[in-house]
Amino acid sequence: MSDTFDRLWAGLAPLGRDRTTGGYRRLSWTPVDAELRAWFAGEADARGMTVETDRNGNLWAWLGEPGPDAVVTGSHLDSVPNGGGFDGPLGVVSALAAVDELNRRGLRPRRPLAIVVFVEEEGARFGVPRLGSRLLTGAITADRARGLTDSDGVTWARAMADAGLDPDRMGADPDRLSRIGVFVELHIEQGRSLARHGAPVGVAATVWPHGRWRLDFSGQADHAGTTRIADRNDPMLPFAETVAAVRRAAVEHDAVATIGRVWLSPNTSNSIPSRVRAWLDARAPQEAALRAVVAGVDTAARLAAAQHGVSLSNFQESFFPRVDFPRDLCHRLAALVGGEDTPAPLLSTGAGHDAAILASAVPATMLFVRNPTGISHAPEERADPADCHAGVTALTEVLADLTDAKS
Ligand code: HGY
Ligand code: MN
Ligand code: MN
Repeated sequence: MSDTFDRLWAGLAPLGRDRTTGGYRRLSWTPVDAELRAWFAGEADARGMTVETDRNGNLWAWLGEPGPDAVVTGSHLDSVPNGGGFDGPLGVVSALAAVDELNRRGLRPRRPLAIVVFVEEEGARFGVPRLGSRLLTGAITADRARGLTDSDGVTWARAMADAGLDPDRMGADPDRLSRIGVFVELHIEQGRSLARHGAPVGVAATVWPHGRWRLDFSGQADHAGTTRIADRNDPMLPFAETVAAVRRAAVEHDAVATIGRVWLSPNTSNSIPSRVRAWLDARAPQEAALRAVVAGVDTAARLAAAQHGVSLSNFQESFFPRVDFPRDLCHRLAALVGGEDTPAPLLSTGAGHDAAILASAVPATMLFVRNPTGISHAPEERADPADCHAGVTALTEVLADLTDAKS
């Protein structure tokens, strides 16, 4: 099995990789995305799987009829800019390798089996994460998705149409959802819990509530060299005070909160900016703490904006409630992966995943593969080959059990 995984991994690795940084730029509806889709379709087709693209742009590969009660696995292939190579792709490659392993063991699934590749999981180009899975479940409207724009003002609808799909067909897909009996996503752990446990594979029990908020600070552009300090309405000042407030609020509420993306205009060294736009990413184990962080940041930002004669708007771009995956499913997988007497660890995570979106409609959970450094969304993200192979073995056991595969 390891040679299959390694060959698949080697075939995917060069796609979208920046030779300078070693990071990945795999954004939806770009030429790299087209290469990734072609790669997946080719590998699935080589395994006798029927490949289709659904109305929202998600890719599906079916082993057997796309009938009811299917066991579905998979993940995503898009990345954050300069992201790691494992976040998403590890789940897709492991799924293909697990299909091979079932074959090698002579095990034939007795339920339909599918691999799905969800589009725009990161929200890195169009700003709203888990877009493909949320369109599928109806958690976001097609109208809202069609109008999303990238930093060049290209809409999702335009980009999707340029890739050959009809954006007018987008929307919830209850018929497709009704065919799914269970969904299991394998993913690199974005953290170090498994490293601390000393276990190569774990099972996800909980995804924290989390969200994204867009803060717009609007002041008055002016000359950097001739405008007296007393006469300035500089949006950079309340922005800077807000960044410090974000860290204070996270520490105060035992949460995590980040401003990792900023845009400003006119963005030139000899002008006081007119506008600063910043995105807040906030997450916490419980929703009350998350809401407290966001409220604290909003209060601090409004106070600082008023002090500097700057206006502020705060828009919630996305919000994901806490998801506890079904206990019985989690324990069943933990025993399959680790053994009845030494079940695999059950983990919670602050990272968002398509499995957590699917969980609103079907039984779903995740397998996590150990990440020795815990680093993710960065070129240094990695998992050891032995742990990747352990992930494939674990996924194979899970798929064999869930599909009631027999020799
Ligand atoms: O941002 C996240 O939580 C995920 O890695 N997309
Ligand atoms: Mn990610
Ligand atoms: Mn991911």
